[in-house]
Amino acid sequence: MQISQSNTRLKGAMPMTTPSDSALRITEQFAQAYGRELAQAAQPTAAVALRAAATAARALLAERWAQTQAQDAVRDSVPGAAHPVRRVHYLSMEFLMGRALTNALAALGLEPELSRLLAAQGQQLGNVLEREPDAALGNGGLGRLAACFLDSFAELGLPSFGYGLRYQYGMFAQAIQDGRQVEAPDDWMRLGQPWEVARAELRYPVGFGGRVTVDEAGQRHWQPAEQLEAQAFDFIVPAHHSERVSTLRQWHATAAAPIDFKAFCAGDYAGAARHRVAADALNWVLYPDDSSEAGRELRLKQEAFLVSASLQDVIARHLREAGSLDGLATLGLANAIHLNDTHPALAPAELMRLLLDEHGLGWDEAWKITRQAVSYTNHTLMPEALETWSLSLFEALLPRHLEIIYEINARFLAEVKAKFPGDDALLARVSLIDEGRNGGERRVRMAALAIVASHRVNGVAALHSELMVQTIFADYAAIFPGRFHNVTNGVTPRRWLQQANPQLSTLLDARIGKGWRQDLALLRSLTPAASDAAFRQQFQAVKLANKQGLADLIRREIGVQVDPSSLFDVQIKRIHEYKRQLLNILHVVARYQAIIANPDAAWVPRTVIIAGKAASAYVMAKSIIQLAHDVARVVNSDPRIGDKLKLVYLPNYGVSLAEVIIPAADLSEQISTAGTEASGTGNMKFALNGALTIGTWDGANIEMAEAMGEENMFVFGLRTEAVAQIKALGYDPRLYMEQSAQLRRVIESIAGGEFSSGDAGRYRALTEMLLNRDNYLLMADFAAYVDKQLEVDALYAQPEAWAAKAVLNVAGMGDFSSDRTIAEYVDRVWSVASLG
Ligand code: 26V
Repeated sequence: MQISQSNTRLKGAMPMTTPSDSALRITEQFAQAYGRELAQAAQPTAAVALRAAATAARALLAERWAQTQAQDAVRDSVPGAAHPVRRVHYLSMEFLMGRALTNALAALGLEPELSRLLAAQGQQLGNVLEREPDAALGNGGLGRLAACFLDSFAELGLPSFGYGLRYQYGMFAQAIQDGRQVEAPDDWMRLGQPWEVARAELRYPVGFGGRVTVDEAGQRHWQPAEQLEAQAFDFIVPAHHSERVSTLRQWHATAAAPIDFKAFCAGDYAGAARHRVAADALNWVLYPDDSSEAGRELRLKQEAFLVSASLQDVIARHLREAGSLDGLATLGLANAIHLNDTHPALAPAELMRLLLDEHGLGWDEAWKITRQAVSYTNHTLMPEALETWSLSLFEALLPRHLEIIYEINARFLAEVKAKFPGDDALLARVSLIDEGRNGGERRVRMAALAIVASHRVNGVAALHSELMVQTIFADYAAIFPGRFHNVTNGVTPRRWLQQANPQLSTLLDARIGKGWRQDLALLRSLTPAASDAAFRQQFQAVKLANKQGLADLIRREIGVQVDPSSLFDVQIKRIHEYKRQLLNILHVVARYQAIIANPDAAWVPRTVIIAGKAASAYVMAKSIIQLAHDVARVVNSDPRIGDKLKLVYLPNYGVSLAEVIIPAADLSEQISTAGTEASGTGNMKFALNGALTIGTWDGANIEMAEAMGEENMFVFGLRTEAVAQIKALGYDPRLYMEQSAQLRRVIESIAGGEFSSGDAGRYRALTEMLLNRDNYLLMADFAAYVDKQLEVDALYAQPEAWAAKAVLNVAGMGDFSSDRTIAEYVDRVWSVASLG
């Protein structure tokens, strides 16, 4: 991975304001905002202080926003830039931002000042920061990656907008009742949204339904039956080492005609509010990451709404800046449009519609602009996650887009035919339309549209990108050699090290200087510290302090006492069969049984920590959560076990909880079946914070192992080829049970009701799945996993050796900054130069 972040950082004068300037201004802003808030509230509280602090910080950020926009509007004349810089528009249905205040204060350098101001009001900064609800407008990895990217956009000075939806309710809140997940709405805006800047002047119409007419000149016109309006709300994302910002622009739907007055006058109040209700529904709630059919129409509307509003905004800005549509994607003031998975894959169809129907361009010209502007990232190989829409639904909602897709398809298939004559099967496989030959209905394939309309398509880790072109997109890779490439994910070191782990940051600063925040590759210079006993001791002291903090949180949240000196073994992520939390639990059961059988052995005390949400309709994932709770109850209350083993499940996993858990982890569980986890980004956050990884040869684990040295990771299990081979030969999970008495005891105890108070039925579906299908090869990998866990114990029993490896993990993570990732996107996808 060779990168040149320094080339990406935009040159151009923008000195940092001196801290004393800003301190003075935040003092004023805070005093004003606090006064206003206090006038409305009955008494001074942490919530009042939070809103005032956020409002004050926002005011300073708004100044930086205006400055940044002014600079970007003349980006074709940026001094020192070798090529014109394209403004990047990152379209994503999800942005998992977490809290904003800590980040804003760090970026503005105002933490000490605000801390002082709050103290004067009798408030502690820590308490105030804790009050801020997470902005959880995303499901998991894909949404958090988008948030890390915004941070890097700002830091690298890239002219950029993130575009998303302003969901009223984000990712559901998870509670646990009797060991089961219960979902509650996430009313994250109930205390107001002090961060957002409402752009009342920025409104665009978005239509649905209706029909297409043709005028005398042959020009086609879409007459939508329903008209909504998109209004912009901006969230400003600051750089940490300059005054540049990026913008997350989130669309809010309102009805173009909120009251149907005719219906109202006739006394039909429900009818009168119809449009308003439809608009509200659009913004109502984030879709969970499952593919249930219910409510799919709304999802398609959300996607179309995001795409249309964003592209109208891009075009309006370009017309303002450049005066004409020429060079939308290529000339001096050019623009790039990036699709975060297929969720915004309608974008090319909508861009074509806008260029053809609203701006009068011809097909060839419009198509050229579209292809040069658009690029697409795939985030999962799971075939069930490939989005398709029924033609009938599509036609009913987006008739003009469907016409355009048919035309794109006809031209594409003609090209394929010319290149591969006589291969009708290929045509059927790659068509943008799934003809539903096996009795199914006809459907639009969104990934096909995204690929055909993009100049670049990438996966998110080396293995994933390779498998992508060998499996799900093999045909397209044959048609468009050179279009596909890899850009390995990264995470922002500002949030995931500087903010989440201040103590480790201070230690690193003292040893290698502060530059790692901007250039993570500098971590490499930490390597010699691994063999410095004094440094290792300080490193371990930081880890222990973080573990103490997590132990306190565990006691507060679920009332379980854990020993901070035990090995903290952590798996936190969405609950999914392919991620194999169940394998983790099988190991806990095996260890529990082994301790009982051999109580006097020198067991290395372990605390296994799991957190994560299951999609509400995902029955097996919910059963895994329940099993974790059942096993935890039995293990944690067994007097024979004591401190040798604890299992804790922390409810309501999210960004802020991750920020506490990750710095406190000794061991990071990254145990997906090889070939299933596209990249993983949690894996990177853990290693960056000095946890060792136990992991399969999957996703970005592979590149991490290569960067830090495989001897510094606990790698186990079948690799991708072996997984494929076993499956091809006819996989029989029962065989593994016959070969391992240990595995048999584990499965039998769960199936027999040992953890479910004798209720043998509770886990029947789960154990039968393991014994009969086991799609993710838990049974096949069990022995290797348990063996590797014994190696983990052995190393943890030698604290010096463990610490040395932990330091080498940190030292090896320099490549995994989202700054490096974004620099690669700029180089290979988003710069005009990359278009060749
Ligand atoms: C699918 C759907 C289906 C329809 C409803 C809403 C919804 C939301 C999300 C998804 C798929 C999410 C795919 C995803 O999050 N992939 C993860 O992307 C990470 C960033 O690239 C990567 O590190 C993870 O390995 C990958 O699982």
